[in-house]
Amino acid sequence: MMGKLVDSSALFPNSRALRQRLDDDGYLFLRGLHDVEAVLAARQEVFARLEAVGEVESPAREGIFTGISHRREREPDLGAFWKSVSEGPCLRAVTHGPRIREIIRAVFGEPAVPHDYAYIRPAPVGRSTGPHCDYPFFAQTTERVVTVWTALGPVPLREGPVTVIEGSHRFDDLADATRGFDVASDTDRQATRPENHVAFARSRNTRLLSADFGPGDMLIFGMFTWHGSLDNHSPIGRMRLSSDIRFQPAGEPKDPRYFGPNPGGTTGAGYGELNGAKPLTESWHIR
Ligand SMILES: O=C(O)CCC(=O)C(=O)O
Repeated sequence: MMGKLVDSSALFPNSRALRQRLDDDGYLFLRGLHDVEAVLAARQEVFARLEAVGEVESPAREGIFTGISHRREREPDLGAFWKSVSEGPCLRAVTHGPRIREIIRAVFGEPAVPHDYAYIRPAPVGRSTGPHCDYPFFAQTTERVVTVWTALGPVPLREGPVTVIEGSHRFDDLADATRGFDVASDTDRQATRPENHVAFARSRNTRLLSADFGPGDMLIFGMFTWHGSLDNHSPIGRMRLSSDIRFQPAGEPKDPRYFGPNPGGTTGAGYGELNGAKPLTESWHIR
């Protein structure tokens, strides 16, 4: 049921070709476009913060989970802690810096801006994200939004990278059911989400696409592409570290939940609502 993501890196910076591929496949898999040293500096910055709360072994850059956490005692304001991790300068240089803006400008064929609100995901063994599309979270002011998922270090297949349901950007029945749906105000509709990737792909007679991601490799996809992540089965207890950030053309109306110095996020609770804000010993909620 697994297939390989098609590598579109050679199309960069041809805007027309990138847009066509995104439209055809529902995603762009771009490798080797980031400065690897910058990505590894971001990884070190995030994991050093988790080492300071007892969650990551030394040396932090390896990202080995200790299995314990002192986050609640040492950082009682979990949301403020996670905001400061998510706004680290080395991290932001990768997720919001000139290089990624140049790449996404090519994808849209016009200048684009990132959401200030950032999703950073350290995922220990056993974690995954179930299938969903991003429309209900990020498309309320414009549908012209893409998600940029970036591996902040090596994320081989067995360590739980992002996965796409092949052809799902053309599941028109699901797109029709999704339009106008905002996850914050329409909680009933969440129940319609498929339970797991395999059952979902089987029911649609399709496959899961993923790849061995290297540091800085990216998957870019639109709001109707169904995706999630594979389980992390690292045999050495290594966490998967990734970011997912939304970009939209600079002229499109902005959803105030995701922009500004103190973005409220989907529910208004700020960074405290994110899985990343929880001590790693505690399980993830649905998003
Ligand atoms: O990385 C993950 O676990 C999920 C990523 C995701 O859902 C997204 O990028 O929208």
